[in-house]
Amino acid sequence: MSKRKLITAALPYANGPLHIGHLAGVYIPADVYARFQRSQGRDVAFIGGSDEHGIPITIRAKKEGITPQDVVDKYHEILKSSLEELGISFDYYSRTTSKKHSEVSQGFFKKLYDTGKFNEETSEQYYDVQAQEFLADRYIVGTCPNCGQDGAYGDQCEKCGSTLSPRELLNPKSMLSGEVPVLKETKNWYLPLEQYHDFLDQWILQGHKADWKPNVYGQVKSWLDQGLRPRAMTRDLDWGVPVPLDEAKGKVLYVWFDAPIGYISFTQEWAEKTGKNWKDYWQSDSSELVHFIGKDNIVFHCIIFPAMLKAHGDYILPTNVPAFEFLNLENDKISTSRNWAVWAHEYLIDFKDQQDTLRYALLSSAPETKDNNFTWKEFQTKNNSELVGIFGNFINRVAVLIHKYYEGKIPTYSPESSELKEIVKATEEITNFLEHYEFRNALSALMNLARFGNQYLQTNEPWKTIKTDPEKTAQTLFVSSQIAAALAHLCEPFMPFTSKTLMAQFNLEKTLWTDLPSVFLEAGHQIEEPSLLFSKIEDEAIEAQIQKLQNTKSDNTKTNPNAKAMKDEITYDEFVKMDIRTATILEAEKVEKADKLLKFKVDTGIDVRTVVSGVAESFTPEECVGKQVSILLNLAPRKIRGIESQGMLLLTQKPDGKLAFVTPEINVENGMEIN
Ligand code: B3M
Ligand code: ZN
Repeated sequence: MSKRKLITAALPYANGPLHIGHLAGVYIPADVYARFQRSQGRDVAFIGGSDEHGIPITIRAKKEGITPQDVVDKYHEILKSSLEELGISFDYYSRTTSKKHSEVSQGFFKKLYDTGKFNEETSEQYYDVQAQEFLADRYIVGTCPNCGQDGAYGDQCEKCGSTLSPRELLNPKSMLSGEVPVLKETKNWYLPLEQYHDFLDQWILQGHKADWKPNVYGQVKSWLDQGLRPRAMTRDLDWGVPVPLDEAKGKVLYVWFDAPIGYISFTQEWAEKTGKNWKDYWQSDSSELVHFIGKDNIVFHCIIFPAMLKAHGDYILPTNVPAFEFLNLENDKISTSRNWAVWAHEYLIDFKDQQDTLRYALLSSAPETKDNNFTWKEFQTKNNSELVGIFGNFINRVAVLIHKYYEGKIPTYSPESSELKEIVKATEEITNFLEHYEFRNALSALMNLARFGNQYLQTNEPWKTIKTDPEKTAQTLFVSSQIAAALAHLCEPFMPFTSKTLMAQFNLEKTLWTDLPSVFLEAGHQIEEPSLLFSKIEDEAIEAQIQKLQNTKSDNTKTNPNAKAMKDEITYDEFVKMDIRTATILEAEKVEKADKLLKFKVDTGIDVRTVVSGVAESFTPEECVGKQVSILLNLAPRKIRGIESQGMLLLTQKPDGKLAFVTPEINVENGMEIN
């Protein structure tokens, strides 16, 4: 087993915040693995950063009416701080707009270019004459040739799900200008992936059948079986790393070319800052590279990037790519566009200081081998029954009893090794599971040790034996406190915040798992007063989260996206209190020094009264006279600009933003009730 581990986690696109799917499928497992490797005394570089290039960024910028740079500046900060707050222990977290990254990825490209690894190809691509830009597939919309849906994208129809190429779209239009795009010749540089087929087959299909996850192996196999085709490594876009060739003005590197090189450039940045040698991690046989990714990134990390690395020749290949499947939320696919997600930055506000609960809940339902589901109810159960009820309860009982009987000092006892065998067993199991990327099993093994501790206390009843057999109590609590101390160490990769609290509570020194003693706490060792590790999550907190999702759902069924959400329900009695009548405007005039106000005299059928209304930007006084309107009659009079307004005229808004009176369908007598 090599001593050096280079661990990467997929670079999140800096076009939006992180949700629990990202956390469960990439960042939490990667962090557990990195922390575990450190606990083994290995030299770890855990590298990540924001993916700041590519079409998702420019689309976001267009939507928000800001520049791509603004978009990535904003989301890079959000991503970085969410990851930090959740305890994702990157040794270095950077961004692909860094200067170093651009140099390293250009250097990489140049080497492949100079050694003849690319094919140059000229092809016809859609071009927007008005915007003077070649159009990325996502920037072309048209009619789907398969289902006839309008608004299908150049790469995909979201209605029928079919994969398209821009030339297949009927009536293509540019999303930039709305104009019909023209075909124009352009030159790009392609990596002939088919030339790497045999290498990939040898390396992965022959070499890693036994140790790579079946979902990863299976996807690679199906790509290779279908046959690989050349893929363009440059794009006609203005956002990205410029192609370092004179003849490629206005072109940038394909985002999936530059992004994985980020792992290399960020390692270099980190090494420069810390005095390490980056080559020890990327160019040495004693280093092992492991990529943590979601399943939609498998082809890029197992086929395209390895082909690039092979073509370049100076770098090691990944030892493993433990890709995860997807996490669903309340039995529905997580969707950013439908806002069907639990967002990391919102969780961190709603459940302050409960990072470990989320880490625990997501790990225990991590989509390791198949898609999995997250529900708020289960989240609550995991916290209340497992973390509070088992883990926290055990630790608390031990600490309380040691304080009660021994003033917080570990009692005197010499254990036999058989009494500590559960600790040894748990340590071995967790180690073995994590070595093999079996995070859920590892977590169960950890909880089983806490469960064992509880049972051990229950069976030995130190609170009873203290009267009859104090030596037995000393034995029980001595052994129990060793289990508690072992848990403090062993929970660190999974629940680092809890581990930290526990280490302080038991006055423990951090020790490598490979050097764990058989006895953690000698007789006489002082421990601190117990503090609460986990707190119960109440039904209201869970209901509030479910309600939040429910609101999202009703947002998604709106027939008019601009319609505001419904106000709180009222009773019929409350409704009939309002006296709404038909009335006719007799006179109208501007209110002096008030641009928005008109003063009306209206005939309400029961009197003629004065009403002031903020409609001057929508009507001239002349337009109003003679109009029949609706008036809320029994609204308490209010002074507006010194004029007493006796009621309120009902208004709505037209698509152009101007106001319109709510008028009966036909003219009726004044003073008729509206209900
Ligand atoms: N930016 C993230 C994604 O596909 C993508 C990963 C890049 S890893 C080099 O969600
Ligand atoms: Zn379609």
